[in-house]
Amino acid sequence: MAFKRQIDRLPIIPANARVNNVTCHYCIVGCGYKAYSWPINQQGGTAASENWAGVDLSEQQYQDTDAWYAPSMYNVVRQDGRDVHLVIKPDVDCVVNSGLGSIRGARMAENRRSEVTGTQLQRLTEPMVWRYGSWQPTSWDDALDLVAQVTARVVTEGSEDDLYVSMFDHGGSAGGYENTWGTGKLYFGAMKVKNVRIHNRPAYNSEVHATRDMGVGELNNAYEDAELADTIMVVGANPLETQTNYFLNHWIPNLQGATLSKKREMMPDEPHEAGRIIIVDPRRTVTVNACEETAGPENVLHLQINSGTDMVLFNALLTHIADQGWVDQDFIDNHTALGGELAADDAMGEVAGASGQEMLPRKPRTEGQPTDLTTFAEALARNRTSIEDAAEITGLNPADIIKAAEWIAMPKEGGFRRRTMIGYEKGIIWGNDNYRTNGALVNLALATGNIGREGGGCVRLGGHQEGYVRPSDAHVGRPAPYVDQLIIQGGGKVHHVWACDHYKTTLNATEFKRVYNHRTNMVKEAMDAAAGKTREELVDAIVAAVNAGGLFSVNVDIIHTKIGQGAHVILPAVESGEMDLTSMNGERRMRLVERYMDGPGVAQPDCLIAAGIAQNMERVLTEMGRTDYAAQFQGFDWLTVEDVFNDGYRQNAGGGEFVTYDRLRAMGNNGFQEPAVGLDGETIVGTPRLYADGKFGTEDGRALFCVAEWNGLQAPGKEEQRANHAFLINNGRSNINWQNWFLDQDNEFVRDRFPYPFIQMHPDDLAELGVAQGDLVEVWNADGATQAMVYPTDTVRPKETFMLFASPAGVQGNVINAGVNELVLPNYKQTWANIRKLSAAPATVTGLSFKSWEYDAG
Ligand SMILES: Nc1nc2c(c(=O)[nH]1)N[C@H]1C(S)=C(S)[C@@H](COP(=O)(O)OP(=O)(O)OC[C@H]3O[C@@H](n4cnc5c(=O)[nH]c(N)nc54)[C@H](O)[C@@H]3O)O[C@H]1N2
Ligand SMILES: Nc1nc2c(c(=O)[nH]1)N[C@H]1C(S)=C(S)[C@@H](COP(=O)(O)OP(=O)(O)OC[C@H]3O[C@@H](n4cnc5c(=O)[nH]c(N)nc54)[C@H](O)[C@@H]3O)O[C@H]1N2
Ligand code: SF4
Ligand SMILES: [Mo]
Repeated sequence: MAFKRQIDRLPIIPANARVNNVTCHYCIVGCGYKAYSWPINQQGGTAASENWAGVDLSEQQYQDTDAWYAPSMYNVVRQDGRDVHLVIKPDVDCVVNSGLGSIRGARMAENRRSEVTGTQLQRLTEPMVWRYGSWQPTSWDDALDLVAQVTARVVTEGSEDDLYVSMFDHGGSAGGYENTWGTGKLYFGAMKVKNVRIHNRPAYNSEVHATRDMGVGELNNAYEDAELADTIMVVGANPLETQTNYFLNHWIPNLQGATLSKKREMMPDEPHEAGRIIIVDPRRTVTVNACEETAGPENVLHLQINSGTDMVLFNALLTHIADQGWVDQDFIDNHTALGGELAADDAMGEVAGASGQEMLPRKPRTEGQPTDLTTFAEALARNRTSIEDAAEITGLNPADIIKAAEWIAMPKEGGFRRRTMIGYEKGIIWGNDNYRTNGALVNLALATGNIGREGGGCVRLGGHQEGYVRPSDAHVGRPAPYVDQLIIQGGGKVHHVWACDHYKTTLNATEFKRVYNHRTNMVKEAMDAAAGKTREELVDAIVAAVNAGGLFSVNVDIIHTKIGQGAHVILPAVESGEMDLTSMNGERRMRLVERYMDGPGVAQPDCLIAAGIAQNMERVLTEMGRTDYAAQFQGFDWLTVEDVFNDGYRQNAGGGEFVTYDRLRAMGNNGFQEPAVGLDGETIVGTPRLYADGKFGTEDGRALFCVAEWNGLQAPGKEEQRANHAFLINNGRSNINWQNWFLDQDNEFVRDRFPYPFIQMHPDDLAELGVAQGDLVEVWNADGATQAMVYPTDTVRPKETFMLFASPAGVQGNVINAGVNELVLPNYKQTWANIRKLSAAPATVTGLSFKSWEYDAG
């Protein structure tokens, strides 16, 4: 594709190029990269002494050479005010990816903003304020003053409950320890904002309450465990496309038998084979295909489950495993709740045991806990599900369920317990009955003693990297407020939005956008009417408009987003690489990305923007005579991002005292696995696996089992939606697209592949609807409508489609209803709608390939 970027040759990295550590900021995996930069008027040469690789580049290199990079890994960017060449290429020495790139990460360089090559010119360069009927550039002082004037008026005339906040809680692509601390200190320290939501869900809550309540933190193993497992069970995830290099560098070698010698060396007593894999997903993903190609179909079990019925499968597996005597009784006895130890001091403390079991004491439910957490015996009794009943509900073949139970827990030769690693992600996190389903899956791992041991783990595979350190959020409560619904009902007067675009990624999006547009327009009209007036008069006009039902919206982002179209103040942030930034990956591996280029214009790190808001709040509140309240906004006098890290992570994260920027920098792309537990000289000592000591995150250190009784489609409105519409609109991700297209929309390579979101449809459905590949269809139901481009495939079943989520060119969330679970977890995946043809394939689509995505080794 080099021709497209007007690049017919790449400069050679000189031997003396500057080198910085980079952790890819797109997905959870956090692959290591190196950023090489050097002055624009210099190039390396082919002689070994003249280039970074130290090899003779005039010779043909071997096929796996590291002395190579692609046009997508190259750009010209600004560094300390000067143009420099930049190459960002995978780091062969990083244990996460061992030199692998992915179709996302290997394009990091081309996705940097460059005034020389013209990439990502959409990046925001200065603050903007709504004036004279459009967004006008302005200074930080002017923009932050307006934000603080309006926010201070609203929270003092009403309360902090009138300030709504949407903010990232992750790391990597937006967030990171520095930025979660900066925003957290503002909204949870200086203020106690309760109406707050996270970037990907409409409340401030956990995606996986159940596993945490059971005492099992969700990122509890090491990537190495995927190399050591006898069986990997993956549920509702598509790791080839979504955790790419974790899958390619740690799962595939096990399935190929390439980790056998490592297994034998680490666990010499027990027998070993190449790994097997069980994949639970209603559609046949490219992950299934890749596993079959590498491991052979006989070592891959795809359980093509009916959408939303996973819990029943897990219960049947637990039942069968227990009935066969394959549980780890020692583990259950020593590390999980004992009947006698569970308090039974309230009305719910006793239960009539299912199927004639004796009465068992049970720990009382805590607030916001949707089901009972208890002993293995009680959970087994109440979750008991026959293979036949499970087959009926899940649509699976009974023999396959039994086979899965065998692969998970049937002892190996010599009586050794199988090592089974369980990984899950959005197919059940955003799936039906989140709490009980998550709990029923963790039950399986606990019953088979597969947490805290090599080759085990029961883990989220993850989305973004993590990077959470904030003051307590206890004031938010549980269940947390359903912020989207409150906004729709007229709640909130000021909305601060950090790095999220609900217009593309929320549920009930048709209604949300309709109301949001209306309410923010009321404020725009008031601002237009106050054109040319003083700051005081403008603030009065805005406050009058929000008191009349309007909403004042402040958007902190790196581009002008869709929700940003409703904003009145837009504040430009820098990205990873344009600031120093720390985060951890899916095995809790923490690294520092070193700043290797300038941010665009006057864009600032999010944490320092939060500090700017705090300082302006302090000033404005003091001017208002509210000195006590103003004093709460002190402590934001950070000068650098490292100051924020020292104030946040070092003081507040477990083991934070051992972690410094200097030590992280020295530890490079391998970093250490959190939590830090000490120092070996200047090397930070980490924790490869959680719960290796058998002590779980409950008061008494004993893990709890979860009662998971089947309630059908649990979220309000789902059963009716299914009954009244023809197609399941399953949805999720594609390999090439990163999230809501914020960079993709300005990237020719991605736009060439998918100008519109695809909807995978079975050929029978195409025939029935009279549509063909590339046609644009409308997807509609009682909750809204959206559109997508038809991609025929028989990897989805008839009447079951799969649509790419979060595209600006067709928002899948438009047709998701408002129903959430008891803890306000959205159920994006179970959505039903009708489909009709809108248009024949448009001109933009005629050159597109509609080939199968399946790899056929032939
Ligand atoms: N390429 C790429 N990678 C990404 C991202 C990206 O945008 N692009 N985003 C990152 C983020 S933030 C996240 S959260 C992760 C998400 O990572 P994943 O969860 O792996 O991705 P999804 O495609 O959302 O959903 C995974 C699978 O769930 C299946 N599914 C749907 N309904 C059900 C069900 O009822 N039961 C079961 N068992 N499965 C079901 C879908 O068919 C789909 O194959 O990806 C991360 N990685
Ligand atoms: N239908 C459906 N909906 C879903 C899901 C699904 O599976 N199906 N999945 C959900 C999930 S798991 C996720 S993670 C969400 C994703 O939903 P969002 O969080 O809305 O999507 P992102 O693309 O991660 O948004 C990143 C935003 O932050 C901006 N940004 C990037 N870097 C920075 C930075 O350093 N600073 C600042 N201030 N801004 C920055 C980008 O421009 C972009 O606007 O969608 C959720 N919605
Ligand atoms: S797998 Fe994830 S972290 Fe690794 S290069 Fe790809 S997007 Fe980046
Ligand atoms: Mo996510």
